[in-house]
Amino acid sequence: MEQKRIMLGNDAIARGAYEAGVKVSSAYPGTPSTEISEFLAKYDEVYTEWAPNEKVALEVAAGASIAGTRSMACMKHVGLNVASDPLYTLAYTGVNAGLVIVVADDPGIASSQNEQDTRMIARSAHLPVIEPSDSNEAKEFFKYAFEISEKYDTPVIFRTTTKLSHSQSVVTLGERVVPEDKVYERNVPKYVMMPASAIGRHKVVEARENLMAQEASDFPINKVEYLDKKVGFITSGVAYQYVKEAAPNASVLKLGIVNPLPKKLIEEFISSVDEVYIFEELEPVIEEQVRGWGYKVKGKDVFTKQGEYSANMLKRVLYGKDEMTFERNDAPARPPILCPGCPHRSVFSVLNKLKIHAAGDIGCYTLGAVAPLNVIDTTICMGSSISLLHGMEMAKGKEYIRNWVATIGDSTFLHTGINSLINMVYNKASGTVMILDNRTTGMTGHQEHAATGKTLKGEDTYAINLAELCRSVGVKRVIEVDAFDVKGLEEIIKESVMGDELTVIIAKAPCALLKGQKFPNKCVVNSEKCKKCGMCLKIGCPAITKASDGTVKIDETMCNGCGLCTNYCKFGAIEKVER
Ligand SMILES: Cc1ncc(C[n+]2csc(CCOP(=O)(O)OP(=O)(O)O)c2C)c(N)n1
Repeated sequence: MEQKRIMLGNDAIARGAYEAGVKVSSAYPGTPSTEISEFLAKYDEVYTEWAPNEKVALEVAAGASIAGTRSMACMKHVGLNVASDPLYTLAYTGVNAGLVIVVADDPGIASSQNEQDTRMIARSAHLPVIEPSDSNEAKEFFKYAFEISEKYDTPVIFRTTTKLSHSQSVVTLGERVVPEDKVYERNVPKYVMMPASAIGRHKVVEARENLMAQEASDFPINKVEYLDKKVGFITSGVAYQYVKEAAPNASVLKLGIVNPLPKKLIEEFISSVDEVYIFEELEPVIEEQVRGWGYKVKGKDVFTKQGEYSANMLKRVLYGKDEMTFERNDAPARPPILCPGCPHRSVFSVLNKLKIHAAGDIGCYTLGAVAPLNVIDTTICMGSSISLLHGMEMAKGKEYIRNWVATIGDSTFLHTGINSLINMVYNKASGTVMILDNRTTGMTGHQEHAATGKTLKGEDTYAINLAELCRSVGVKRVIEVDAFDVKGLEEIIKESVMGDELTVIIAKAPCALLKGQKFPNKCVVNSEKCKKCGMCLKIGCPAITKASDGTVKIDETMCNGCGLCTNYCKFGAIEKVER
C-alpha cells in the first residue's frame, strides 16, 4: 500500500536523496538548509558528514561523483559563495555519477546576512536549477535532478527557500533504488582543468546549456494549467502556492526548471493568455530573459525584489486589497537576544566594560552588536572578523587597534577563520583574536564540528584542539580561559590589546542550551540590599527584570545560575544559591 507522510520540505529532500540512491552527502549547516543533513543522517545506507565549510563539502561530493556514486552537497545561499570556486569549474568538468547541490535561499532574511538569489549564480556558472513548490515535489524533483545530472553530464543546483524548507505537506514515499556505480575512467581533458582542457570544456558547457534549453520545454517537472486565459502567471517554487491562493482562476505556467528556461514552453504560454505576470521572489531572473526575448510582461514593475512573497501580497497587487487581519508588523517585537546563561554574554560584558570594539563574525555572538552590550562594530561574512582586524592594523598601525579585538565562534573559526589567522601570523600582525568556544555550532541548532569530538552520525571522533591548532600555525601567545571568569578575562584582554604580540584568547564554556548539562544553582536578588542602580541590567540577561518598586528580580525558570550578574552588583545584592 502507498505510504504517505506529512513532511517538512527539508525532510522530503532527504527522503528524495535516500530514494535516489545517494551514497555520499557532505554539508555545512546554514538555515534554512541544516535539517536536510540531519534527516539524511538517519538513513544508515547514506554516508553523511559535516564538512568544515561549503567549499570542502562540494569538493567531497564531487570526489564521490567522480568515483562513480550519486552524491550531494547542502548549504545555504551564502554557502554557495564559499563553494563557488569548485562550483564554477565543476560546471566544466561535469560529473560521473549524478551530483546535486542543494542551496537554500532565504527571501525575507529570516536568518542570514543577505538576500542573494542563487539563480543568478547558477546562470553565471551555466548550471541547471531545479525548484520544487511543495514537499512531495521536493522529493520527486530531487530524484529527477539526478537524472538530469547524469543525462547532461552536469552538476545540478536544487534550489529551495525558507518557506519550502520549513513548511510541511503530504509526501508519498517510494523505495530506495540504488543505480549501479558508474565506472571511473581516467579522463584528463574532462577532469584536469588546465587551460588546454578548460578551453575545450567551455565549448561543452555552452553546447550542453543550449541543448538543455531546447529540451527543457519537455521536462515533466514543468506544469501548464490553462484556466481563465485573460491572466497568466509564470512562476516557480513556493510562489506558485501564493498564485493558486490569490488567483485560483488564472492560468499558470509553473516552472520546475528555472535555468536554463524552457523557451518554447514559455512562448506558447505567453501567446495563449492576454496578460502575463512573472511572479518570482527576489531577482527578476525569469522576467529579464523573457523581456529580452521581446515580450511585454508584468513583473518587478509591480512586485518587489525584496523579502518573502505571500498570497496576501499578491492579492494587494491584483485587487488593491487583501483579507489579512494580522500583519507581520502587528506582532509584538521580539528582538533577538542572547539566552540566559550564554557564555558569549560574559565575554561581551567585559569588552563593553573595557570600551573595546570588536570586529565581529557570524553566529549567536553577532548579538554582541546590540544594546546593551554594543561591542561588535562589523559583521560581514563567516571568517571575516579576523581578517578585518588585520586590515585595520595594516592600515592604521598597532595603536589604532589597541581598543579592538576580533570575536569569532568555534565553528566559524574552523569554517574560514583559520585562514585569516594564518594570514595574521604570516604578515606579522599583533592583534587580539577571541575565539568564543561554546563547543557547538550554536546559531544553527547545535551541529557538531571538527572540535566537538562527534560526527554528524553521532559517532566519536578526534576532537581538534583549538589552542594547539592556533599554536601549530605559529601563534605564540594562546590563552585559554573560562568564559565566565570575568576578572581573568578582563586582565588577559587588557594585557593582550596593550601588548605587541599576536594573541589568541579562547574563552571556553558550553552553550547554555547544550544537552546533558546540569544547572544546580540559580541567582537570587536580596531586595533589601538592592540599590536600584541597574548595573546588573547592563549585561542584558533576559532573566533579570525590574520589579515595580525599582529593584530587580530574577526569573528562576530562565536563570541557569551562571552567576555573571553577581559580578556586576557592587552591593552584593545578587547571590548564587543552590536550586
Ligand atoms: C557561508 C555561511 N555558511 C553558513 C552560515 C550559517 N551560519 C551562521 S553562523 C554559523 C556558525 C555559528 O557557530 P559558531 O561560530 O560556533 O557560533 P555560535 O553560534 O555557536 O555562537 C553558521 C553555520 C552562514 N551565515 N554563512
